[in-house]
Amino acid sequence: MKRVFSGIQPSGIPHLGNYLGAIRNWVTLQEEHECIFCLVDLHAITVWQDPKELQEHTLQQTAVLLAAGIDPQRHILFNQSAVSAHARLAWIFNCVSRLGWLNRMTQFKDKAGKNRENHSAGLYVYPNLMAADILTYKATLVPVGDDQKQHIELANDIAQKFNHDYGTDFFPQIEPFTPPAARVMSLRDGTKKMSKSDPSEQSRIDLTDDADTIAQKVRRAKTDSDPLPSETEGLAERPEARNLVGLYAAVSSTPPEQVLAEFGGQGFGTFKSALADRLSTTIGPIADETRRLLDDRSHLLSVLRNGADRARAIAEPIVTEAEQLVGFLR
Ligand code: AQP
Repeated sequence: MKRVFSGIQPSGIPHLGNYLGAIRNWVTLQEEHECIFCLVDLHAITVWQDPKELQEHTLQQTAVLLAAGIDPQRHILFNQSAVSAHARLAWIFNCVSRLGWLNRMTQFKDKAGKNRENHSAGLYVYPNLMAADILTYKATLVPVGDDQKQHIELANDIAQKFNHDYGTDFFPQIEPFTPPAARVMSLRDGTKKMSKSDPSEQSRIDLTDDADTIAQKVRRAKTDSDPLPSETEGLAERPEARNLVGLYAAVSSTPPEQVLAEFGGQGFGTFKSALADRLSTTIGPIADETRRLLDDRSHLLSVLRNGADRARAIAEPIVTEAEQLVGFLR
């Protein structure tokens, strides 16, 4: 049985991109694997987080994950900072990873933009911490959206270099697991990924949105003025239309070809209202259950604490051995 590790930043309310790119697959992976799900608060503070909001978002995300079907009894759900092994291994990896490797990371370039000098050092070494998160548990299967594949390749480079430098085969290679609906784009700009930190709430659908909010966001989603094409080739130069068709396909588990067979030749009006209905059917039950769970914060906290205890029991011996390989006296 493979050990799965996956993380999500408590930097806001999870959105449809997080759901289709990650959370939905986590729920399925639980059937066949041992899973460790982590609210990566150490990653979240690589950009400024208001402390009160960080706490709030951590609890909200816990509620969303439970509502979406994560089972904290059979698997592990916890927040990263509660298990110090992540930070210890990340420091070792900061010393194994090369600047040249980090310079190639497109997510840093996207997030830092032109104002690179002003970003935190943490944002730059974020992929080293991500490698540590996974290898702290020697996990070998990591479900990620398309945007994170490059970070998994880097994690494998780090594991290989560590093994080479210290003459060991201690760390395994990691396999990314990328789902078909791997990248959901912003509703305001089909060339940018849907993101929690986008200042425009209209750019994303949160997993706590109700049916009216979903309908309004979909209605306002940017589109062009042409009708939908009948073939997927017709979407090539139309990023917004492609995104909406991809969303419809993902939430109704049908291929985009079939979506276009049904809606091709029509304007966006009918299509958007059908899409909003599909999205509400998917998200509505998660949003309702999240609200119910948020009424009992002490239960959410105890889920996280229990998860952290169990995560620590796996992590401690692995990271202690890595420290000994490096030559640290214990
Ligand atoms: N738009 C997306 N489409 C598909 N998958 C996505 N993921 C994130 N955005 C999309 C996947 O969700 C998992 C958790 O992501 P994260 O919250 O840890 O980090 P992120 O990728 O940086 O997500 P955001 O929303 O863009 O967060 P902020 O704005 O805080 O940086 C990952 O598996 C990711 O692939």
